[in-house]
Amino acid sequence: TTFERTLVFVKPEGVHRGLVSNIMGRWERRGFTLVACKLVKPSYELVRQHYNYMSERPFYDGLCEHMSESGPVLAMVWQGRDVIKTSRLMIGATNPLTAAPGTVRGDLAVHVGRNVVHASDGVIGAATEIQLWFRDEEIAQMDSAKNPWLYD
Ligand code: YYY
Ligand code: MG
Repeated sequence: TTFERTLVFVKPEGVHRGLVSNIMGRWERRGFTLVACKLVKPSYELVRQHYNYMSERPFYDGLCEHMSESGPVLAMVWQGRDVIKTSRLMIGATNPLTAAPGTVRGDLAVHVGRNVVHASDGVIGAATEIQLWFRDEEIAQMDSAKNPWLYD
């Protein structure tokens, strides 16, 4: 296991529904360290780049419009051992109807087009997405003092 960073964001529907603290709190309580966080209205260009791997899919334009026009997104960088894979487990399946209870989507969402949260899905994706959403100086260099109580 290695210390990693991953990008997690609460989508506009999650912000509008008042789910920010519920979602953030899950990562915080689990034992991950918040190293960057901002409420932003992402540009259409940023969102198109972020979801570039989806550009051939029929829902791509609608997804990008929703993400850039519906309101702010809470973008975060979380740090910890295996945080990339663990965050994927914590958000649950892409389609909330098949997401396990206990996951963000399994607890808080019912439709794939409004699945309230994003998390990077691999080491390369995480590095690329963090760079896309945050400038270096927006990311804290933190070695969490609680680590001895989280890891042996
Ligand atoms: O990483 P994750 O968000 O779980 O799913 P992706 O397969 O990367 O899709 C990104 C995003 O696209 C998804 O969160 C909602 C949207 N989407 C959709 O609206 N309809 C689909 N059938 C698949 C994905
Ligand atoms: Mg994805």
